[in-house]
Amino acid sequence: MPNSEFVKSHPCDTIKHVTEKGLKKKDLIHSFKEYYVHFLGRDDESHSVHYAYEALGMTIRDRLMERWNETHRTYKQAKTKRAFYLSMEYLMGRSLSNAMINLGINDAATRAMNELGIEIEEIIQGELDAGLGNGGLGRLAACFMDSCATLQLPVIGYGLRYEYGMFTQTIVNGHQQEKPDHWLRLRNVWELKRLEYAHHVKFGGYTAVQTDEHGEEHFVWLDANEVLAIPYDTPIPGFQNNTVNTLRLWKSVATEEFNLNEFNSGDYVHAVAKKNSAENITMVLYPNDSSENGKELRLRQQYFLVSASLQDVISHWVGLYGEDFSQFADKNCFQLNDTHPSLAVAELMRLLLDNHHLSWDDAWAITSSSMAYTNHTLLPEALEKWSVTLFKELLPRLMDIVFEINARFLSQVAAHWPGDYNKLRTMSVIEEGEEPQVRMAYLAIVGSFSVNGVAELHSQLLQREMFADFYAIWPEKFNNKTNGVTPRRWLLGANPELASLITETIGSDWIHDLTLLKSLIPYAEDKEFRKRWRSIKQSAKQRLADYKQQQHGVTINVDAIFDVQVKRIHEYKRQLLKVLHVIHLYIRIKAGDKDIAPRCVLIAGKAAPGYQIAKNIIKLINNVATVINNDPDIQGQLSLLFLPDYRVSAMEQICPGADLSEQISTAGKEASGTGNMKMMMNGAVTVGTYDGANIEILKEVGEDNFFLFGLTEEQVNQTKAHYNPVSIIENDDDLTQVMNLLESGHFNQLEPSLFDALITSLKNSNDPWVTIADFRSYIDIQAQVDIAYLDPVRWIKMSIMNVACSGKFSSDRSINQYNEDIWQLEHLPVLSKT
Ligand code: 26W
Repeated sequence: MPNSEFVKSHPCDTIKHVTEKGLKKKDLIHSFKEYYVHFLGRDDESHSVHYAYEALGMTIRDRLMERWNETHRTYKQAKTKRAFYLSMEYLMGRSLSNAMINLGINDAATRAMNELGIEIEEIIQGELDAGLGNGGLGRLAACFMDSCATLQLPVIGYGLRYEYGMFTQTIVNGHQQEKPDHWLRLRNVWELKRLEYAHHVKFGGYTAVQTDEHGEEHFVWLDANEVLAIPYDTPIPGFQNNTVNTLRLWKSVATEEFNLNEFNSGDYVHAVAKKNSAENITMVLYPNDSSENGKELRLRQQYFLVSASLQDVISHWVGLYGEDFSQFADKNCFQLNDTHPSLAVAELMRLLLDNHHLSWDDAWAITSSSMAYTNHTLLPEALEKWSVTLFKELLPRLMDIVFEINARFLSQVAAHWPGDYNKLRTMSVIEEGEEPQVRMAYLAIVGSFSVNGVAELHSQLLQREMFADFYAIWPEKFNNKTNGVTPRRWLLGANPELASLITETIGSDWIHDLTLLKSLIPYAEDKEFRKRWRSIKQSAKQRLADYKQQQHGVTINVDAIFDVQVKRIHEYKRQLLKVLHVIHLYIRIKAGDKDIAPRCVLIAGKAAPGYQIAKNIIKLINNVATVINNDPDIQGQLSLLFLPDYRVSAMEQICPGADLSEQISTAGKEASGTGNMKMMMNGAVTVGTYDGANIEILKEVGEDNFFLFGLTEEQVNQTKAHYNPVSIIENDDDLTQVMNLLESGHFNQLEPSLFDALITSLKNSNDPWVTIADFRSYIDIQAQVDIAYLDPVRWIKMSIMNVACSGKFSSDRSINQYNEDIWQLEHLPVLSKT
């Protein structure tokens, strides 16, 4: 229930009639000065960019406020269906520039700052990233929020307000070092604390049956520890359309009751420690993006998100409809971003059964027709499981509910496959064994009406392999929703020069409808247009080079191919294959080969702190870089750079300057990829395997404009049966030379055997990523890349074609498909008051 202190009647009717804040230069200057002088207490003497950022941030935020309230009002009045995106991660990056673009006041703000003698770009670059996510899944959630607001859909994002986001990465002597990212140390001008919508979340205790005054029995959850969930709302502006949606992030705080009881019991120290443990829940984002380690705190985080969010939705419901839940599933839909929030299935059941006294069948009908689950990975080690013991101890009532859901589900399985006891075992939500486990993906599938993968191939593999038995029972649940990225941030915002050329050529409607980029195709044949395109690409490369020069003191040849691989460091993404290629080029250049196009290879990405192999890959990249970059024979022809601390704002700098986008995962392992889409949208050509969304990129852009190589998913599986990397190495001279150089210790002269484990893994016949198997075709396709690049007319045509064919990869298309097939929400325009 809403906090009673805050639900008094409206204090003053005139509040409804405040005047709107103007969007003109003079209005912005006025507000800026007010904040700078009266609120922040600074004057001409203060030259801190940071305070200018805060003043401009608050100025812009004020402009979002009325639109935000108007959006709330519009949704409330329409009593329309809403969707809720439940995600443990949101990689929002920076907000200021995006808010200005979406409000349509970029020019006015730039001129306003100019008049005050302030360089707006400096302010923009001073904003810290909100890095509340690991990688693809978190950034996808952020792009989806942007598209929902732009498409005027009533969607609320729910997540956690981590005090510390994704760690900051530094490189010390080539090794990754992690530093805590205390992104909230400065004022977060974008969030609004909403104490009136706080909720209590329970942990521990036990369940019992109690009889109410009508003689009816209900389950109750007793003797639990309660934690308070306080929401912080962030505005999500749509693109120039008055809609401002909400991202609601929960912070955990010890409850007052908790304090009183515990403190009064005399055990002060214990009480303080417990208070801490309550407040720890939202302290830090787990930095793992693939392997789950079953930590209790992570389970607490998941339940905290799910319980607070569902209570929030239900109290809103009860406010509108009382205890009548008959329409609930028609008016609410929950999209589960991977299995991380899949406790929602059990928690919605608990709330409906225990708090609102629905029957099991009614509660189940509602739950299983309002949940939808998105899977983001095929790696078995990323499938979440929780020990039944831990689950029971932390969430006793939910455990009972999961057992009951499973029992009813297994009777369906038995009916479908009579007598097949093995099916009961393999499909059970509870995995039997010495330490029984709850399989969260199975809970999510059983409890949802929709299950989707994030690219065509990935969705097919889910149906054919990972969830084949579930597909057999419920084929109608399964569907595909290929990922997308927002063109506002990734083209208009990141690459304003290219965006202007496009707008000048085909008009500005592409910003809403990215498929319109198709009309750029004929311009690939226009010499004048190509010249402008090339000069924009060159200046983006120059900017990137300057930035690297300034940050890392390295000089880059801007005529070289900017060859970019940026993503989390993981064996399946095969940064190692990239390194083998670089070593191969190094050998050839040393041997005097002159046919090689100059290249600058840029690699960036974070390794999970506990993932030793990935950390070792970073060290290898840095060691190889040191050797190559300091070799006078190589100068200008080849360089290798590892860019530390890859994050959203870094990608905004990188993708406009990319020529070649490396998407070289082992086929069948990358669910989709989204960096591939961002680079394509900025005119990079992809070198990629037949994997994830690469397949769809290839289909859109055509074989002539894509460098395809490597085994297909089927071939990978066939290869594994008789994989012999050692013999492949022996039979390939180039590969032999590369491996010999690597094994000779050339890149670790003072650090003997440092890379032994990596080398062994490459030569292991059980290498799941079959890196060596793809070496030859990778080297050969890269030679084709060189030929294409050395023909500038051909390369620029390819670049133009990639942008022209990137329309499918707008997250607006993804969201429209989620909406049409799953959510079925009305588009609700928010009318301007003026
Ligand atoms: C259990 C810990 C954990 C945390 C995060 C496991 C798995 C994850 C994510 C599923 C990892 C992730 O970000 N997956 C990526 O999702 C993107 C968006 O759909 C896809 O484009 C990427 O291919 C996929 O790797």
